Amino acid sequence: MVGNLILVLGDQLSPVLSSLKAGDKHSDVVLLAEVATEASYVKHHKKKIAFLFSAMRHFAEELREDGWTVEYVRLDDPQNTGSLGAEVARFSERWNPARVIVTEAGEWRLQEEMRRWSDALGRPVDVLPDDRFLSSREEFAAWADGRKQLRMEYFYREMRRKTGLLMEGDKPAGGKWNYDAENRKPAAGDLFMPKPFRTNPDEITRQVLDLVYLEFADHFGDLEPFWFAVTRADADAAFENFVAQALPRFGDFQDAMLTGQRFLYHAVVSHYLNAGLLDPLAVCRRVERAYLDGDVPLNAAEGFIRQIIGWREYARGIYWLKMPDYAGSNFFSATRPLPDFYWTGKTDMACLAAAIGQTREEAYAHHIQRLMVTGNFAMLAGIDPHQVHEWYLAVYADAYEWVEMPNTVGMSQFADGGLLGSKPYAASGNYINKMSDYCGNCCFDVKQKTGDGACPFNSLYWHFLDRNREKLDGNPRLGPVYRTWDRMTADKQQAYRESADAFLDALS
Ligand code: FAD
Ligand code: DLZ
Ligand code: SF4
Repeated sequence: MVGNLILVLGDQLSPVLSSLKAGDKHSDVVLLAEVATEASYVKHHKKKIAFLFSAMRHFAEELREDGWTVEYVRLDDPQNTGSLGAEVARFSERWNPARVIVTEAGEWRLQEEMRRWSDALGRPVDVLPDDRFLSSREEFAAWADGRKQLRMEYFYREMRRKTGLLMEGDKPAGGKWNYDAENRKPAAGDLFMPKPFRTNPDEITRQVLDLVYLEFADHFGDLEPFWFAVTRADADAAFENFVAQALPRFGDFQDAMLTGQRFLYHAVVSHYLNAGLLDPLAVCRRVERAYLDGDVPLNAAEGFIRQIIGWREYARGIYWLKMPDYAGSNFFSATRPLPDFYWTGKTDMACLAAAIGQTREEAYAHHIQRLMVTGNFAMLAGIDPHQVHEWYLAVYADAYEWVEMPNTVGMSQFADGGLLGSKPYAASGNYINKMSDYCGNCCFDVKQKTGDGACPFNSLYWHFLDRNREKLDGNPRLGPVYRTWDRMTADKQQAYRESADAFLDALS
């Protein structure tokens, strides 16, 4: 008999994890398990599975070196039962622990499952809060309580005060809380382009790549080249590389998109943060230091810190506040199936081909590609938001429901009817043309509004607003847009309707 059995999940690879802090390395046993249920509840991108399995194996080594007894179950272990619950039961039999300890899961479905483990095992299961987040679920619920609107901006200010990040006494550094208005410059191809830090696969990663190649051949995405960091040390190096090379211009070009430039000035660290290889508060403190040392401008530092202590925490808060109903949100009653080209990348629309193509190759696209290209198209075309959600959950290396679902269902599809955003992120081809160079390489003409050869986003945009008018008319931020529509001649309106209908018919 040992003290306790501590289950560490694949996205809990942090030495400061609450379950490890509650344990004792001299008497407890840690369990990590690669299991079929977690690897295929959606068909995760091959790179996402390889990243997590390799990072899990490296973390198990790190724990052993630190003196822990670790049980590690590989996916192809003949004894592997294929699910976390059954693996916990198997190792409970083997070690007969007094209790099972686990840090709460990031997804509702697994958290619910864990609630049943204690009865099934006949021993106590302690599910501890995940204190790697700045705001606990209870704190977020208390902040949300009684508010009519849950605006990220106000929550973010609370987090700035709580952490003291970029604060001068009780005032925000530079006098403003938010410098987003300065962060909307389009980029040009001749700018210096930083590259994310890349690692070469070591022996452990090589073995994982062979396994994923064999076991997950039917999953989306390219497995190689595989260059993600899989250890804390390399994730730190990746972050330092970002701070030195990309952070100074992160703010300016945050919304830009360029053909062939997949990463621009983005950090490419969300998969490290979400798996526990990087600590969110530590990266924010590092960015604050770069600003205080004069190495990066305030709009860059504030923009980055806002994404982490603002959006990231806020998304998680919304998820736990609203689950499980949130998953079924469908404000526009959209039912069209997800087009096949989301999986193949085969479409004549250059913006979508670029975003989906790089998603297939890298398991990465940056925020504006996710929001204003693939997300915007899905909403304008009336795709079922649940199918859109499942796509995002599968294809990105950083995707877990707690962060993916509010971003997809709420921010990008407006399927929650405006809980998260004050208006739908709907845009015509004009926005994509302004923020990218995609349109120059496209078969469609972004300046042409209707008819053969016109950019499909142009007619879909008005079709979306027109067909959902009853639901959106009361939105004050859309008043000017509807006035523009109303000023159009009936013929012009009809031309938009017919163009969009023809496109959507062909899509079906
Ligand atoms: P950067 O642009 O360099 O930003 C720095 C960090 O800020 C990110 O690493 C991330 O941790 C955080 N961040 C930035 N924006 C957001 C946001 N909106 N919500 C939460 N954190 C944010 N992010 C995920 O981590 N997982 C997801 O599954 C996910 N799904 C998304 C789905 C949709 C439809 C949209 C519109 C956004 C989604 N995001 C998701 C948010 C964002 O797109 C990614 O965090 C970002 O692209 C990751 O790349 P990066 O590390 O280069 O980020
Ligand atoms: C995403 C994922 C995958 C692909 N595989 C595993 C696994 O084999 N074992 C494991 O413990 N966790 C895995 N994960 C992460 C879990 O799905 C994640 O912990 C839950 O979705 C909760 O966020
Ligand atoms: Fe995308 Fe339209 Fe531009 Fe083509 S013309 S790249 S479809 S926005």
